Amino acid sequence: MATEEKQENGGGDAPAALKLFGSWASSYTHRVQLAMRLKGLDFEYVEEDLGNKSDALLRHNPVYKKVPVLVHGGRALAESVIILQYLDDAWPDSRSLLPADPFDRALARFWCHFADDKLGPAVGAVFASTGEEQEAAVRQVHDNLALLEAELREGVFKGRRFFGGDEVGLLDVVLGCGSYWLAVFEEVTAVRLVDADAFPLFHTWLRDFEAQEEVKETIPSVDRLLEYARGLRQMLLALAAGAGASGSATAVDSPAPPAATADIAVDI
Ligand SMILES: N[C@@H](CCC(=O)N[C@@H](CS)C(=O)NCC(=O)O)C(=O)O
Repeated sequence: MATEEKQENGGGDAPAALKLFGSWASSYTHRVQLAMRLKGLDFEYVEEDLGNKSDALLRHNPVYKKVPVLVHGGRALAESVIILQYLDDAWPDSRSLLPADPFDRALARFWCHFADDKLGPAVGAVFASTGEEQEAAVRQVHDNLALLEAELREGVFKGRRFFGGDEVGLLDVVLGCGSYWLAVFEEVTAVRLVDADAFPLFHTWLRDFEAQEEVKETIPSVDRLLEYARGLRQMLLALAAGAGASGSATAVDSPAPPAATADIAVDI
């Protein structure tokens, strides 16, 4: 990945600046913003228009062409979970996101992979579908939440307030920044995803996570997310029905469709 122009790093001997390229509704961007807040790191934020990506973003992330991208000391890093781990490595004296124990560190990474590999795509599929396809996706979300609930009840996370222990850690940031979308999706699709009776420990964890000051500072207002999600779902369903070319799907105030439309639902 390209290195930043010297002047973008403050120039000369100025301390290395942190610059984050992100998108306001992107949960992956929120992960990095939240982590930097938890660590007390100052950063410059650059909002990207994902329908018209900047040259700087494409230069910094030529592989995936996605946000978030963190530029530190003129060098760019992509992929949110990799960025979070880098922040821990590069600022060892700040609040740690990963636990100290090697096995616990590996477990946190494993469940982060689960969040991005299984839970996130299932939630995205609920959002982008209807009928039987949606019912199957809802079952997958519930199966995945049941796995987390079991780990909280009697497994590796038993007795913990947060997945990271007494404080929000890597897995809390990763799971939490996607989980506030569950309520937004429930409202937009009228499908119940997190039933407090079925997943009481996960439900309590999510409320606790959302109540953290740094989280409240990071997550956009529900009204704004709802408006965005309604437009996005309408566009996705229209595209799925083959009506995308008519332009009717973008009649509402929906976001500009990114290049990879099929990825939209899971790319929130
Ligand atoms: N695995 C990536 C996912 C990042 C991602 O999907 N970003 C979305 C926004 S939430 C994006 O930039 N989409 C633009 C595109 O796909 O063209 C990460 O963890 O950072």
